Amino acid sequence: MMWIRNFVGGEFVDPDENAGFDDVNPATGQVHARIHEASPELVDRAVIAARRALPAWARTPVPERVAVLRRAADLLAERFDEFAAAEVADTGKPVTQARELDVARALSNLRTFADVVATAGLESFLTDLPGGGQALNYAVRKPLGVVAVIVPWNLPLLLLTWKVAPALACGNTVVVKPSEETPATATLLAEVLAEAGLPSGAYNVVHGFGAGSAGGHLSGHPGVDGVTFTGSSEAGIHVMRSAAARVRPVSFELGGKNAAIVFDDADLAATVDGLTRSVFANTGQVCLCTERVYVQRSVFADVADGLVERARALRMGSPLDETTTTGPLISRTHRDKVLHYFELARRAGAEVLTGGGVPTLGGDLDSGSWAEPTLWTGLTNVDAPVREEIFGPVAALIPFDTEDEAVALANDTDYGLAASVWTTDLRRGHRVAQAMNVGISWVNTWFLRDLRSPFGGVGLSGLGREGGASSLHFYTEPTNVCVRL
Ligand code: NAD
Ligand code: 6OD
Repeated sequence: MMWIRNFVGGEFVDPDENAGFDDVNPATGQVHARIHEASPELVDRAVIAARRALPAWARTPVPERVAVLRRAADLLAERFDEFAAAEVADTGKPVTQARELDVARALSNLRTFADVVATAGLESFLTDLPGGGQALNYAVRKPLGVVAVIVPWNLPLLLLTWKVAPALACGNTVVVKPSEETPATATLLAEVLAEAGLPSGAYNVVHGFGAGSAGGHLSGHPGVDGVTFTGSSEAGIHVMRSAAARVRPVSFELGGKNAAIVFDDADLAATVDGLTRSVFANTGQVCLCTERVYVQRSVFADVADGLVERARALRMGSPLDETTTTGPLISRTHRDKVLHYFELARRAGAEVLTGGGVPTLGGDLDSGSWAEPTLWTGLTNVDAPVREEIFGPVAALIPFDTEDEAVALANDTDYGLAASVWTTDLRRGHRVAQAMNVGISWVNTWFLRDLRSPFGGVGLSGLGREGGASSLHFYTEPTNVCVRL
């Protein structure tokens, strides 16, 4: 059986046979590799390696640092299919999506953050002093230091490179902890970065679980200078506590319970198209996915019918079949959670417009963790399936009458990651998008990204922003220099 190994100080670590756990392909339930769970000592070694590598990498001129990232992007592009295959084996997602979204975005992350850091300027102020004379104030951006990067399983390489690229470009060294469900691409990336010329110790990978395992040891490690975390709000709260012990900065991209608002003047065909993506992309396992769809009453039936038709047309099947649109959930455990919400919705009186169960796909696939694309009506904002993040292929459709009511319903949540507004009235589009208590609001689109723009959430959805200048802010510490002229 293949081992997925830890990568520390520029070398893969021989696995400890007694510290392995299974890497399961959720499409079939088959174990395809063993993962070496890093001990606290190994996490310690990784942090020490990152600390040792830090001074030289931090001093490396920016053009050399970004050249490493650009070479890494080129090498990743050469191994594109291998990365896509590794992502498919770990997640069960359709290979088309692994290529078009996950690996393609990893390339963009590496290249964009190379550009962002290469072109970043410094803030300066020429200060007129009372009584004459001037002072020049300018800020020097220094790397934060050793950054712990902890990421989830839904878009493993995309979310990892979204953090690792700016962190390294800014001169930090990193210890990354991929999800226990999806360790492969973070491990392959170690090979690519090393071949691209990244010095030993600047990128380290430790495998394992959260609390009490590699994630917990890493986020609480005294040698870590900051933690960037993407995952559930619940785990984020634990990570924040451990970072607080040494007043370490954290950047959190957490859960969501995202709303879409469809007005009666929307282009309904385009809206149904957009909603199909926003509800069902990656089997609903994108933090930005829509789980609440508020539809103006006069078009409610049309939108519901259109979405049901599109949901039924989604094709679950082998991830390697190019016509498959929809993969499994990440694990049986996660499917149990999603099925629990299917049950709660029924008990709360939901009408199940489509789905609501486990499909029979035949062969090996029936040992996987599949769930049907599902749509409900008849629920309201008080019901648990409308309040709590499910992270599956499901949404509740809820009617509204007025714009004010729609805004109030959409904002009635403890989360605040993303929203989408569907209307042909652009004034209303801007107004409602701005009224959303979220980090990102789309109008007539969804998950359209410019990596230079700020990304993050409010409330239970996160803390801080990354992307473009926001990433520079998190991954560097400014020192202000004041010179009396
Ligand atoms: P998770 O919180 O269970 O795990 C995320 C990562 O944190 C994993 O690597 C895990 O091992 C680690 N971890 C868990 N508990 C930890 C702890 N106490 N200390 C240190 N590390 C810990 O999340 P998941 O199930 O892997 O991913 C799904 C969740 O991630 C959903 O809630 C989803 O909304 C969220 N997510 C958010 C964004 C965003 O950008 N806002 C993006 C993707 C996923
Ligand atoms: O697009 C991104 O940069 C990003 N961080 C997406 C997050 C998706 C969540 O699953």
